Amino acid sequence: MISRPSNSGTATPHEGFSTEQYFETQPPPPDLDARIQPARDFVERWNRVEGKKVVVVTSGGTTVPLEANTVRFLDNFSAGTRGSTSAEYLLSAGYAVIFLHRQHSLKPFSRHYSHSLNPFLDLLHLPEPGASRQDISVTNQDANHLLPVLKAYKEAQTAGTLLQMDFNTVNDYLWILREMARVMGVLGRRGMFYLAAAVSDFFLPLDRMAEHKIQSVKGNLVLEMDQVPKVLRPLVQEWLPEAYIVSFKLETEQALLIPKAQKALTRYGHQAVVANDLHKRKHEVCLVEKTPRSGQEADSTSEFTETWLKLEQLANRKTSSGSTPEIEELIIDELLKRHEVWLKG
Ligand code: PAZ
Repeated sequence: MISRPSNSGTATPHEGFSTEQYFETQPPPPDLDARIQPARDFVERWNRVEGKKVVVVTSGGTTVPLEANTVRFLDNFSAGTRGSTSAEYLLSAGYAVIFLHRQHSLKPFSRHYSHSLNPFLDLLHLPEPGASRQDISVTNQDANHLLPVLKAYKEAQTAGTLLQMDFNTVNDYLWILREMARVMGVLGRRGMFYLAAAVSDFFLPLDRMAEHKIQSVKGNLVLEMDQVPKVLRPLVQEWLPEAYIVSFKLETEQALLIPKAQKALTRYGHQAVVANDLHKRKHEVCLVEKTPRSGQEADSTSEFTETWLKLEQLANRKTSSGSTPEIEELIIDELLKRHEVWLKG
């Protein structure tokens, strides 16, 4: 029986669910174990390769169902661009990548040919009428763009360095994330979490969710949602204390961006926050970290360092795909250096 946490526990419903209460009361996705098994095999395989770094990239938005037999749900804007693009740069930097993404959001490599922006079928040309061979062709210009993408995709496939897993609801996401922390533990400092997914802050607990489609005859719909527990805290402090953990902070008010990123670092004690403004996120972000004192790792008393990364810094650099510059190249470049230092720590 699923029930709300009682007021007698460490948190009242208005204070929200603690992480423990959440996992005690909200059921796991039915096929959780089967969904995690490929990740166990993947990590076990790459853990045997000396020095191989493995990263979990989370990407896309999470849904919040309003009905158990879900017809309606809340969603957010994230298309999965940040996560899918970053995954490609991480692969080219030699990481084995577990790409944990919202179902049907953008994926590494295929993102270049998303059906809405650049439909793949539009690149292909039919054989000439009456031609003896039925070869499909692409123009030279399209081939120039396609070739590096295709090469990188085939390389990842052949080497087995990319594992893709999906989630849909915020509940799926939380359960899978906790399992992934367990799986990644064996890697110690070689593991990285790159948490770019836009995870809902609110959810509807199962015991208050309508079982069937909510009927409009009952008048207005009033929703009271609970806060999703901040799993970054146990992720950093209990589940994976050795991994290099990067979270993202999205704001729409510039003035809140850096203070909130700093607050997250102070609260959770992880290694870096990538702070981004909704409207500027594709051309500038700020990497916020605690500043280590000489010869020591950063701690709760350390000052903060802010490193602004701007797309214009790529103007004179040849991009690895030979195409449009992407800010994720800068983000990953910076994080690679920091993960190396973390590894030696
Ligand atoms: O998926 P996308 O590229 O459209 O957006 C990326 C993003 C803004 C969701 C990501 O950079 C981010 O900030 N994620 C964390 C959001 C949050 O504060 O929960």
